[in-house]
This record gives sequence, structure tokens and C-alpha cells, in this order.
Amino acid sequence: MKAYFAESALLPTGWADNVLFEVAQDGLIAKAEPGSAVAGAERLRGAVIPGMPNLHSHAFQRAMAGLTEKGGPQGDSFWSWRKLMYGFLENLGPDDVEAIATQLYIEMLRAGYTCVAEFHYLHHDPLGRPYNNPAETGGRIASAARTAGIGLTLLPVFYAHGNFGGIAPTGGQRRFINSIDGFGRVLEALAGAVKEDPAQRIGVAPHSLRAVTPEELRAVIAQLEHIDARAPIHIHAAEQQQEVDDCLGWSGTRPVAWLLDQAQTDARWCIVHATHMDANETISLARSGAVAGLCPTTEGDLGDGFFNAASYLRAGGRIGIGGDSHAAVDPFLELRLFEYGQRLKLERRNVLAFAIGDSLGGQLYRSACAGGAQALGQNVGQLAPGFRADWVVLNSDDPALAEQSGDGLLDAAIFGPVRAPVRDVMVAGQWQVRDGVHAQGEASLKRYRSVMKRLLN
Ligand code: NGQ
Ligand code: ZN
Repeated sequence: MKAYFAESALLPTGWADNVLFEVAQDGLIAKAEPGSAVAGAERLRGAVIPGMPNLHSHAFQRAMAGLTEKGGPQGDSFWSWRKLMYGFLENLGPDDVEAIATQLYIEMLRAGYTCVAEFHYLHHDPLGRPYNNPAETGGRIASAARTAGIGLTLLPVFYAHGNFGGIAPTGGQRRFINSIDGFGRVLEALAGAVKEDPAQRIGVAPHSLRAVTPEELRAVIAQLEHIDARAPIHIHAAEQQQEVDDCLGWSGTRPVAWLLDQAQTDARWCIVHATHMDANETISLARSGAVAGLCPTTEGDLGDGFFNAASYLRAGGRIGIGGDSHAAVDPFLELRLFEYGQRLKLERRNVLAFAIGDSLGGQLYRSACAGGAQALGQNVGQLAPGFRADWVVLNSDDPALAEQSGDGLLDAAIFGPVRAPVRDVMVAGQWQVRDGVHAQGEASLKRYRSVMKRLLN
């Protein structure tokens, strides 16, 4: 048992003073008691908040983030970006995947993310042939998470088609494609690879209704349920207007409505993006208990559109945030951009604050922690007994955080000119970041740089 003392900490009941935490050998919080004395406890060097789950990551895309911002020949879009992305991943081998993911996960920890859901689809070699070990690339993701010390929900992706109606995939998709049987082998191998680590969990990700037929969707969920009936299921839906149009053409129904009706989307599900929903879909998704996986910086980068945030949240809808293509690795920035999108669209301020005096930063941070934890299917997101000791100590030396307390800290960290909101980060009772530094940081950066040098030459 190890004891820590925080002058101020965000507990499930709200901000509390003089909190004594006890963390057991297994990395879980055993006690979180306000109004305590320091006694022999280690004193935490700032206000303490739960670490943020990152509910949507394609780790390899970190290596091309910021490199696709040059005008193309015919009007750029999500679809032209996707072509560049397919070209980029042609040159990635398993070592590269591991080096990029390790670097990314260290950056996530330093930014205040303490666990991540990896939506992993790069299963095969560059010619589309399965590796001898079906867990080859997914296993690299699991080891990258272990090296970095971040929690992981590994979501092997089932991907089989190029568009609605089960049409054939394109050549650029060959590294993703599995039969149901082949996918079962990948899933089982990866479930085995994460089983021994209490900070890791398996789930599944049917890629999208574009890439998976209704029969395949059912089969993949059955495969997962065979391993773990409560494990998370993630799917991309309704990110682009074109996908909505194609889905209407195929089924007469919009994608989120289709999932709610046909897949009985419930609290096990995370619908990634859910950008284009009509009023009924918005209310029904909110009532379903599923989490909407918002990825504001990527959605901005790719020109996706605006999420129906106000009516969704008013109806009790659950949200979490994802870094997706990693145009940013910063939970505070994602939350800011989420609210800014609403302000820009509606020409108003504090759109997502529903009661007078509500702190927008506090409310956004708490919702995204809770929704992220649900989407990852992990016992995180709260500083309370039985939850994993995953926390962030804020950096009160940052001038924008100075003199702030309680939710004011979160307002300032999300909406102020903060450069370095995070000082120290703990995952499962182990310090991973101290004064902004990660012990593996230098070694990882060196390896990452040599990968990038090869990829970009
Ligand atoms: C992905 N990215 O899986 O990485 C997708 C592009 C696709 C986003 N949706 C591939 N942002 O949609 O087929
Ligand atoms: Zn995605």
C-alpha cells in the first residue's frame, strides 16, 4: 500500500481538499479520503484530476499528422486524404508500427491521457498477406502500450469491403482485409496477448457500415461475445455526408439509425464520430446508452462537419474524446475545439453549459472521462476506491493555471492560453511522467526519428 496526499483533488462527489489516497499493490485506489492529514504520505505537487481516456486512435497515422496540408489537384476532401493515408501505410512494417505507437503513447501520457482504445486495422503485410503470427501487428500495439505504460483497450478491426452493399475492397485496403475465420484467429490471438495485463483489455471494431455487411457485423460480435460478452464494440459512423447518402441509397436508412435499429446499439458500443445525425437519431443515440466518440481536431482537419452537441447532451447523451489521426495529442485542446465548433456554428458562447454558473471546462472534462472509461470498458475515470490509480497532477507553474482552483483550473486548462497543463502522470499506481518527462522518452524519440527519416526519404 502506498499513500499520497493531495491538497486538492477532483473526486466523484466534486472537488475536495486534503485528500489522502491509498493505492494498493494491484494499482487500484483503496482509499480516497478528504479532510485528512499528510501523515507519512507522498505529497502530490498540484491539483489532481482523473487521467483522460483517449477512445479512438489509429496510432500509425501519428507519423503522417501535419504532413497532408498541401493543396492537391482537384479540391481536397476526406476522400483525397484517405488516398494519401493508404499510400503512407504501404511502407510500414511491424517495427515501424511499434516505434510510432510507442512514441505516440508517450506523447499521450505527457498530455494527460492515461489509457487509449486502439482501433487497429493494419493486420497484414504490404502485399496483403497475413503474417505467420496473426497477432503480429496488434501485438506490437500491445507492447508499445506496455513500454509507454499507458492503459490499452485493443480493438482489432474487421474490414472486408470497399463500400455499402459488400462491394470488393480496393488495392489500398489489402492490408486490412480478413475473412470471418481469419479475423477470428486475429481476435483470439490478440485476446491472448492482452489477457495477462490488468491494464489491457480486448474489444472489437467492425470498421464501418461501408466495410462490413450486416451478416458480418453479427458474426464478428458473436466472435467477441464468445471471448467476453461485455467487451466494447466500436464502429465509425456518419462521419461524412457522402457516407450518409450512400447508406440511404443502400438501405433507405441513415447510418446511425441503421445501427440503432439493426444492431441494437447499447452501452457496450462506441459510435465514432456520429457527426451527421438528424433530430431523431440524436435523441435515440442519446437514449441508447452508447458513447459518441468525438474526435474534434481530426474532424476539423478532415472537414467532417458539426456534431449535434446541444440536443444530444440535453437528452443525456454520453460522449468521450479521441485523438483519431492525432492532428493533436491533447485532451484539453479536443474539448476546447468541441465547444468552439458549436460556438462557430450557432454564433453563441458557452453553448454546452446548461445551468447558470455551470463550469463548461468542469462539465466537459467529467463527461469525457466517464464516457471514455465506458467506451474502453475499463475501471478508470474516477478517483475512488476500486478504480485504477490513473491520475494527472496539474502544473500550477503554468501562468494560465496560476491562482485557479476547482473547476476554474479545468476552464483555464481547456479554454485559456495554457502551454503545459500537466506536471506528473500516474497509471495503475506507477509514475509514468514526472515534471513532463517520461523515462522512455529519449530512447523512443531516437527510434521514431530514424523511422521517419526512412519513411520520408
Ligand atoms: C480510418 N479515418 O479508419 O483511419 C478512417 C479512414 C476509412 C477516419 N474515418 C478509412 N477518420 O474510413 O475507410
Ligand atoms: Zn477512425
